[in-house]
Amino acid sequence: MSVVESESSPSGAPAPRRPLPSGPDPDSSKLILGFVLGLAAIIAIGFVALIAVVMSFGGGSGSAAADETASTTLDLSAREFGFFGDLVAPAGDVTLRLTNDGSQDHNIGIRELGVVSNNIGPGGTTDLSFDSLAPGVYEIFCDIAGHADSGMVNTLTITGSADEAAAMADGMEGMGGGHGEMDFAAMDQAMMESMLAFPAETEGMGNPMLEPTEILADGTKVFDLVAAITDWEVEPGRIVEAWSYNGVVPAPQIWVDRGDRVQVRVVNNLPMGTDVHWHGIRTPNDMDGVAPITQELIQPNGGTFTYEFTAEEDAIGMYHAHNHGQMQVVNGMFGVFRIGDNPIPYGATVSGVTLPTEEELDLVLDIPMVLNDAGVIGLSLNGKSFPATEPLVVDQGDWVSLTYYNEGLQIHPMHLHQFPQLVYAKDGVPLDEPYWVDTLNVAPGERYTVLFKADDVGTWVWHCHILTHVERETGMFGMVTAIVVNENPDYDPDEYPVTPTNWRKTAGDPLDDDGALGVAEREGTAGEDEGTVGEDEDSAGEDEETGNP
Ligand SMILES: [Cu+2]
Repeated sequence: MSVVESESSPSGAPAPRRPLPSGPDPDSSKLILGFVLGLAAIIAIGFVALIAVVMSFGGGSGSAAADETASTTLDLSAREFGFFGDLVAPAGDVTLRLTNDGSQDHNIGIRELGVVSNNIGPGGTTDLSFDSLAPGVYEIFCDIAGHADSGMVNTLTITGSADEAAAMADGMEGMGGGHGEMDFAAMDQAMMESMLAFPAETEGMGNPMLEPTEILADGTKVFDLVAAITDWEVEPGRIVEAWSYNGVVPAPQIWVDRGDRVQVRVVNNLPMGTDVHWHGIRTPNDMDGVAPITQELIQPNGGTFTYEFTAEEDAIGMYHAHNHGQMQVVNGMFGVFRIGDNPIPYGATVSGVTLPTEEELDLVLDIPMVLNDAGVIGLSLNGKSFPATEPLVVDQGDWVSLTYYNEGLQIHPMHLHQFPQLVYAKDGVPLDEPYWVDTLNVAPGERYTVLFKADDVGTWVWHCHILTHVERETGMFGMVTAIVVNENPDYDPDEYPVTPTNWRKTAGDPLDDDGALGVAEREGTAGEDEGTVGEDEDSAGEDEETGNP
C-alpha cells in the first residue's frame, strides 16, 4: 500500500470540468443588492400596512401628535439561517415578536443593547420588548453559537417618528414594483452564481502536516503548538478572528507511529486559559488535558505546558481545547491526531463487492474532512465555507480513504454523490462488518473513516444533507465541496467494480457479462425454496449473505 500523507487537499490547482469564472463577478454584488432592495421593498409595503393599522386602531386617543410615544410590534420569523419580516419602526416602545419557523432552537437579540431573548423551539413565539427605543440602526442576531455566522443577523431601523418611518416606507415602495417574480429569478441567479464561484481562492489552508520540531536522543518526537487568536479567511472576504493552533484551521495534523514517544509543547498566547485534550488517544491520566482535574489551566498570555505520552495504540483521533470548548474548539482549536495505519479491510467482501488485497489496493489519498458548524468559523469543511472549500481532485479509478471528524455542535449527514462510501472504522476502531453508504451521519465528537473508489469522470458534489447547512437565500455556502475525477487512460472499468449489491437483488448476485442485471436469474433464485438456494451456493460467504433477509 502506498499512502500520500496529504495536506488537507490533494493538489494545488484543481481541474474543474466546467467553465468557472476567473474572479469575483461584479454583477453578483449588484444582483444581491437588487435582491436585498427588493426584499426591503416587500418589508416596506408590509410596514405601510402596519402603520395604517397602528394609526387607525392603535391611536386610541385619536390624536395625531407626532411626539406621542409610538408603540410598535414587529412580527419576525426565524429559520435556518436568517430573520425575516418587519424591520423598520418609529422610535418609541418596540416589541420584537419572534416566531420560530425553523427546525432548531433560536433566539433574538439586539447587539448594541446587549439584550437577548430566551431560546424558543420550533413553532414557538417570544416577545422581546424595549421601552423608548431611540432612532438608529441596530443589528439583530441569534446568539446561539454559530447561528449569526450562518446568516442569522439583520438590520433593525428605528426612525425618528412615525411620519419618517412612513416616508421611508413610501420611498422604499417607490423602488419596488413588480418585484415578486423577480425575487425568484434573482434567487435562482444568486444560486447559480454562488455555485460557479467554486472553487474560490482564500488565504490559508488548514490541516498541514506538522513535522516534529526535534527528535530527542531517545527518539521522542517533539511537536510545537502555539494557541493564539489569528485572522482566518473562512470564505472570500470573510476574515474572522479564529482561535487557532499555529495560525491555521483546522490545526496541523500530527501523525506518529505506534510505539512513538511523543511530546507536544503548547504555548498559550490566548487571552484566556486553555488545555489540550487528546480525543480518542490513550494517554496517562495527567496528560488527558482537562483542567483542573488532570492539570492546571495553561495560563493566558504566554503560559506553557508540555504533554508527553507514548502512542500506544493505533488511533484516528483528534486534539482540541477542553477549557471552554464550546467557544475555543468551535472557534478553530481542533486538529487531527493519527497513530499508525488505516485498518482497511483488504480483500473483504461487503454486500457483493470484494475489495482488492493490500498488494493490489493503491491508496492515493488518506485525508481528513473536519466538520464544524459554530463559533466564528461557522458551517464549514476543513475550516472553509463554500465556495472556498477545497475540491478533491483525483484520477478515474483512484482509491481514497477519508475520515470525517465532527468538531462542531450538530450532527451532519455527509452525502457524496455517485461513489458508494465503505464505512470501515468508527472512532478509529476497525469495523468487523464494514458497510456501504451514500449518506453518513456524523455526530459531534465522532470520527468515521470511509473508503471509496472514484470510478466515474466528472465533478461530483459532496455535502452535508441538512440543506440549511449548505444553501440560503443568497446561494450555496457552508458544508459543500466536490470531488473532481479526471480521465485516466489507464483506467480499467473491469478491475474491482464498486457496485454494492442492492438489497432488492439476491445478495452476491453479480452483473451479467454484458453488464445488464441478471433479472431472470435472480427472480428464479428468489422464487425457489430454501433448499434450492442452498444448492446454488458455492461459497460460505454467499451463504451468509443469502441468509440475510
Ligand atoms: Cu450539516
